[in-house]
Amino acid sequence: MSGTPLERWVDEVAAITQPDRIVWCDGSDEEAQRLYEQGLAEKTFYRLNQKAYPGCHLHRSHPSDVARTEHLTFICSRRQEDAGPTNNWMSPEEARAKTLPLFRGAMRGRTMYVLPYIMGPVGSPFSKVGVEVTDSVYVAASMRIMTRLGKVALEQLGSSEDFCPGLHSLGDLSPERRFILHFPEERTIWSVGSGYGGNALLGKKCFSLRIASWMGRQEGWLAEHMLILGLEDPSGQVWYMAAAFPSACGKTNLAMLVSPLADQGYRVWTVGDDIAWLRVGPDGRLWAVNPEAGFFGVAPGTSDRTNPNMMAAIRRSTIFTNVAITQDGLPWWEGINGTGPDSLIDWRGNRWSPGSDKAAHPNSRFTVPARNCPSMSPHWEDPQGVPISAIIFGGRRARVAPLVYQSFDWQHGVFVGAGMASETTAAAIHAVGVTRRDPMAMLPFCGYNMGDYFAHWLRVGARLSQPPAIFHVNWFRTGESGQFLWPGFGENVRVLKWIVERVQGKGEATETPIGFVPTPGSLDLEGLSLSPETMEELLRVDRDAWEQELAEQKQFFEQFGERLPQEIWQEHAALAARLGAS
Ligand code: SAT
Ligand code: MN
Repeated sequence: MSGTPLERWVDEVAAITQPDRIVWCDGSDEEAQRLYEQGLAEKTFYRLNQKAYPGCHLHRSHPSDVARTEHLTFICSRRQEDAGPTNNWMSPEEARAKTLPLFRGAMRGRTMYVLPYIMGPVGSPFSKVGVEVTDSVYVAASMRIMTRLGKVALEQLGSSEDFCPGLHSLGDLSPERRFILHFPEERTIWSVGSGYGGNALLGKKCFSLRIASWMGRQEGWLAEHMLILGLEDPSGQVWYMAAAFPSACGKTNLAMLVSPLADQGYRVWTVGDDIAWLRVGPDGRLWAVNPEAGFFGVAPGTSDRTNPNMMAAIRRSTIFTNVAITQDGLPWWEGINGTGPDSLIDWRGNRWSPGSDKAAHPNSRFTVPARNCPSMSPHWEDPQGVPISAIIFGGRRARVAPLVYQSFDWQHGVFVGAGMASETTAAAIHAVGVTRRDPMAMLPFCGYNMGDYFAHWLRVGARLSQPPAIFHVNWFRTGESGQFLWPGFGENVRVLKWIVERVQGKGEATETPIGFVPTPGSLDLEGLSLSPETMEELLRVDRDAWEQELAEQKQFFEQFGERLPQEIWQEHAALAARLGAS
């Protein structure tokens, strides 16, 4: 066969899936129009009110296909040990044998879209090319928003074989025949049976986290589930931070925060809301790019109060998935503002009445171009990325973790990240509200053995002459009656301000067994009405809770056996000693 490696691969998958038509997407606006027209005709898309929401569309997924399906997601490395105990593993042979029949003839009567895309800014040394082949017009339209798609990617690729091929088909959407497969040694992704974001937009979690984390380990960089933001201080200097929280824990809101301290000169610039690719720069600092070009944000709870920048961004060229709509064709979800209008159509397309189930699905989403967002940093597409001064880990913990603390050094910080846990949300299909250990918020996204992953973090740290300081935050601590103690949202800038002060060697802190915690007076609380007792509770290090935590961490770490770096055990023992535990 002739042609470029890409053309040969497309021929190969077309021979298997047998589409009626093949469309190579060029990324143009005319093409976007054609995709939406096609989607409208086949009822994949519905037009929203074009006066209020120009260029915006609604998509309703199959009701059983509304979140990531971690139990159907596999790392298909040659050796099971390389996937590690926290990933589902299938041998490459078994994976192919199981799913090839599902792909055979799957696109008969359908169109196959070929989507060449770049993750990372065009021309950046961080950037990587992927090509997704899909029979979903929703995926094609969404990938145009989330990546740099089309001509630019083909130009960057040329006739090289250096791209991540991703084969996607909706199949019959049955969860019994749904598989999300990653072949890290071949840098290949196969996904069948789901049209949902994290399962089907292969540039996102599949490539930019699972495959990229494997590549990063080989090539000496990090692919992380992190937002990137810059905090501008009153002198005009911008301090960049990367923060890892599990899905649906407020990364997007934090990345776009509107600062109540703006009159003092503190404001937040957005670089990314979900994924960071991090490299050691020639200056010994850690540099970050956001590989994505759009946001795939959670709708419920998003409002002018919680995220005004996002509310502005989604007013045009946005795809809404599984939200409700009003009679006037406006998107609606729980928390958008007060109570729902009387006449809503719910996410399934049925008439909704107050008192019945939620009108929008709890994991309903919007897919929006980053350039729409008013808080985008002028540096968000810098080819070299932005220099990171602080790394922030965080989770949703009703108890245990204080509002914020700083690790003693890089190694301790890696232990803090490795020991992370969070109460689960609706972003994946599992019980909601259960505490699960989720190191660096990467549990569902690390494409290799997490024992090796911690070792890789330690190795990267050793190459940094100016490592970022590492912090842990928890916006979700609750009081006796279950109420949140911290106001959250925009007020989180007060914690970011303390973090930047610490980075500069200024902010005051008390040394505790778990790390440095702000002194009562060191957080800027002006204008908030928080009692001293509430602040004390927010910053309290509860020794009993931490001893319990130590025991749970031990159990979690033990499963990695020999692959867990000794440094993690050293830090675990040191924490136990500081807590005075036996
Ligand atoms: O559906 S995604 O995996 O892309 C979003 C998330 O869970 O973070
Ligand atoms: Mn995410």
